[in-house]
Amino acid sequence: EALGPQEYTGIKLRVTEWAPSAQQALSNVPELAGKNVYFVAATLRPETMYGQTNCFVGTEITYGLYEVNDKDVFFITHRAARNMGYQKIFANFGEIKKIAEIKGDLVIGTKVTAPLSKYPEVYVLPMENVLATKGTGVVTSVPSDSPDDFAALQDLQKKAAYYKIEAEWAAFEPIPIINTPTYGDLTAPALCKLKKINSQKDRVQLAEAKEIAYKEAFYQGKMVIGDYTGLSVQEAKPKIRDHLIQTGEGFVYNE
Ligand code: A2H
Repeated sequence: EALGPQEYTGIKLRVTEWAPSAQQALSNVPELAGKNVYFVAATLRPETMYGQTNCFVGTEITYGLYEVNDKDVFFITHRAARNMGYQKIFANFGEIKKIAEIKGDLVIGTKVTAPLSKYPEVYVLPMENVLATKGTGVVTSVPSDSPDDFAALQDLQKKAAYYKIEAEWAAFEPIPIINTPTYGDLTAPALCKLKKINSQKDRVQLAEAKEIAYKEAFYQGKMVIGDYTGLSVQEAKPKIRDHLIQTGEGFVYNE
């Protein structure tokens, strides 16, 4: 855990089709008409966005829909909205306009766009370890490089009914995006196997795997996908972050 301020990249995943439960819950919110709604994920690894396979929320977390400007609405926690307010991310500085509130379980199965991903549209799925107190409460999932994401996605693939999802929502395989000398093109799956991680509940091994994956990619990783193929992760990271900011698909978010 970093102690000082953390610089995240906010990644905007636009809703293309609400799950029926969300559609119903939001049907009486006139402010949503004609607006683009974005699930905003906070990431420390913008260079991994090529490998997004889904988006994670916490089923017990209450989220808000906040008006950003006359066109855009963000789906994030209230805590994140307040922080973004201080950072001039909303058009009316200081004023946070919440137009609706909805619990995470109701948005499961919503379809969203995933900037830079080989899968242009992915699903919103449940993850047990999403913290309401970090980032935006929305996590974009990159199972190739995040052991947490890989373990959670595997749980969903193995036990769709238990997690109350359609199997096809989680049927997106990890995409090779970064090569590391020790673990190859799919670092997180390799580490999960090595550490015998069987589910997202294996918190101790997952913390170890996460640490190794992060260091390995940062110091030894090379991009094997996209415009910066062949570049080291250290070189590619700021370039890909800047690209996402330029296209309007991302922004800097501190906390
Ligand atoms: B990272 P730090 Cl490929 N709850 O993005 C749980 N996890 C959260 C979160 C929340 N509310 N908000 C963000 N995160 C995740 C990509 C990634 C991330 C990869 C590899 C490692 C990794 C794709 N998921 O993070 O505690 C987000 O996942 C490992 C550190 O602030 C975010 O970056 O250090 C990271 O945790 C922020 O964690």
